[in-house]
Amino acid sequence: MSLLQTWRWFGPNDPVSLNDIKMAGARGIVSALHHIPNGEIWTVNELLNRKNEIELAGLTWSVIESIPVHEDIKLRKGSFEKYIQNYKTSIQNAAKAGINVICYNFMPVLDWTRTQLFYEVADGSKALRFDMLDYIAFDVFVLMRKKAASSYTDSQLKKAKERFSNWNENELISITSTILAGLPGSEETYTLQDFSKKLAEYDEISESKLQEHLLLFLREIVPVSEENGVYLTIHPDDPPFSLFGLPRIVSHYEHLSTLFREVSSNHNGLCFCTGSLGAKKNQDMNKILTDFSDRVHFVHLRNVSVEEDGSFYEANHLEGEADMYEIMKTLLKEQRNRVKKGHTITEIPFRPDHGHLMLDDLSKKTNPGYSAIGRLRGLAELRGLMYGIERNVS
Ligand code: DNO
Repeated sequence: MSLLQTWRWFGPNDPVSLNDIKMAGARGIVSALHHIPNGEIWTVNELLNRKNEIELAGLTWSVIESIPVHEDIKLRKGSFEKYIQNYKTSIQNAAKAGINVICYNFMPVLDWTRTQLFYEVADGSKALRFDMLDYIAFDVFVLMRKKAASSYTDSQLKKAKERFSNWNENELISITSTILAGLPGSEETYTLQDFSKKLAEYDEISESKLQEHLLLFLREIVPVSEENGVYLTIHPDDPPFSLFGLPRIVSHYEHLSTLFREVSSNHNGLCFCTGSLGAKKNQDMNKILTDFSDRVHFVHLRNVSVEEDGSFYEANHLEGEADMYEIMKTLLKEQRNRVKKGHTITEIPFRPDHGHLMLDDLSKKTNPGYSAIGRLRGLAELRGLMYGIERNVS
């Protein structure tokens, strides 16, 4: 049996319609109620409205991505107790609405981050890119973060200075807004000033402190998920290393291993994202998948090409750091095991994550990374790979 082919839909304002998604061959929808402010309860009514809209188009709402975690919970200050309570209620409500997989992340301040939205790759299509020197130049010379200079080597600083002095006005504006405006799905946008203030709130929060906050949060919400038959899936940090001095705690094997050891229920699960994990050079993704396979209840499949200095761009789905063949094989094996064991999730949902801007989409208004044709290409390639392997895996 194949994995479940899904597609992220940002709701009624998404330029890609539910009918387009059907034609791309997906059956399941990944969606979120982006209009509900962070921290507020997702009511059954709101959930059912979205669900009905999806079902009217002949599709199913398979995964919630994401219910955002309020910053107060990450910092354990302010109204964090109320927000945890609200989160529990939202989980219960998701179950009442019949949705049993929830994705979330625990990245402080910023969700996924890139510096360039229209990086031209060899075939002329446009990809998202994280350029290390642009990022450092922004941190040191635009944001002027206090401890920035001590975060980098002399040679990085020298090159970043040169990069900064070569930017024209448009480049400066574009890099700044690409970092601060947030990408699709991130629920926060900042001005330079707000951003500095937000970063300062984490001055006293070390990696281990943030990890402790995550574990305390999980110890509260995982039992609720278990009672309600909901699987939580944490999304890895994207990129999987510290940005702007912020702690990152879901970046590699050891982080995940701690997380799963400390909260042992498999309702404490993982959104296995090959693009995020793959942006760390030499990360053994197939080992992560094999060792934690029973935690994987949702999958993002995409690829990145990582350069010597840590920069990366989003490559075609079957090219780049992730060995998609091995990964797909491992996923199909896990799925077979689940069917044998009678697991509730017998079709693990995956979505083609991001895609290049290409063909007609080049002249349309699209959500960065989430244009229709690039993802359609990705899904088609992944589907072909999956069907091919399925015929051989016994
Ligand atoms: C980017 C996405 C992220 C991710 C959230 C999960 O394309 O993978 O927006 O959905 O970080 O909470």
